[in-house]
Amino acid sequence: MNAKNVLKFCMIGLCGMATLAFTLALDTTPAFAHGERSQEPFLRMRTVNWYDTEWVGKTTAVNDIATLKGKFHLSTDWPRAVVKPNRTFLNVGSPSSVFVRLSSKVNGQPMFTSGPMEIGRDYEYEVTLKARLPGHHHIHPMYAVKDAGPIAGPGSWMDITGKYSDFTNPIKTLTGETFDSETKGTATGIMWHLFWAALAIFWVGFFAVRPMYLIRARVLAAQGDELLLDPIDRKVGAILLVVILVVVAIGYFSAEAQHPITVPLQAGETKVKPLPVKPNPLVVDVIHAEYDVPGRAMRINIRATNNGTQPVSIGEFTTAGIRFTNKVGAAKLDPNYPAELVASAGLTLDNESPIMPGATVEIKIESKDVLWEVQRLVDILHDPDQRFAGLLMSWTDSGERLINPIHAPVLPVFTRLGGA
Ligand SMILES: [Cu+2]
Repeated sequence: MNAKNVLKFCMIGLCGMATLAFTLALDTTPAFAHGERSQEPFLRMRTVNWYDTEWVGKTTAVNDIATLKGKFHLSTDWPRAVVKPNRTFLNVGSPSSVFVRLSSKVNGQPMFTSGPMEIGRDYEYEVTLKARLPGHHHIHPMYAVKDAGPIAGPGSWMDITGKYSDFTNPIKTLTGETFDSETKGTATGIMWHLFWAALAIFWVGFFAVRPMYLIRARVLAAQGDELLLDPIDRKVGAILLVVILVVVAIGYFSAEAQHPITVPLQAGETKVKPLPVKPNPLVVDVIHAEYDVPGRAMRINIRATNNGTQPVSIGEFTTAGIRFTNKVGAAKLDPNYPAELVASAGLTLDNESPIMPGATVEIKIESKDVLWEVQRLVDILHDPDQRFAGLLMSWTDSGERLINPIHAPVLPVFTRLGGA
């Protein structure tokens, strides 16, 4: 090796080391989630409005129970481009089966199958999870709509400690049998896979060598298929047909003999009633909404009428799991809610005084934060249908929370107006 080559290899080595060091340095920043921000903002803002989401058991040991619960409102501003929620399923968005879902309930009803839900109404869910795979996982509630796809809710990190080898999931069947669903039937499954794979390899192999593909293809093109079939082929085909039918029949009857009582997979439909509509003395209409592109702020002008008996203070605007709060809302905020999804002090009102009983006021609400960009919600401005939807939360003097769904077209503003 001459001096020039040595120099060349040194340079390559140095570049390689630099790249590796740089990669490791970059890797120290947490990898945020798994792409939920790339879901179109009109889907995240105008379909499911998630609220009160709680991840109970942010650190659990393998085999321990965690709960994912909260509420959601199905927006009346549901986009025309998205299939209506005629068949929906409440799911959990996680990086593979890190938890086992033991139960899933919507408004207290078991929701292990899918079913219709009503636009404009609210639902409460609770999913019981059992920790399975150790690690640092980003977990979302997820709402699947048939023909529209899954819509991810807000995500938070949940840690699972311990060893996977300790995981068990004992299940007691209706007939009183107890087994571990993690290992039950594994040997049978592997046996059948190997059996069918071997049979398939034999079948393909048998014809592949009698004669090989290329020769076969040329004969087929020139002479047709009759010439290619000899009596042994037909015999092997017939024998295999009989063998397969016999094996399937034996498999079926032996499974039937071992487990005489079975319940078919549930293919019905859940009929979950929405939560009752809570009387809301506050009436809110959006008069105008604009998004200030350089200022990263959504400005919503509302007309609010308080038909109640108590003063009402606006405290939070939430959409796509992201929460903009002022002092009133921040005081009510669940401290366990992921901080990266909260813009505390992100909400300002031009008139902070409470809306008095009987009064109708016009208020300019500004929700301003870099989260509009970070969470890529500003992309609504590239949609042919530029609209927003979300929930406006306010509190009465006695602490009762009022929720007003709001939605409107959004006008983009590309220059800062009036030095605001
Ligand atoms: Cu995530």
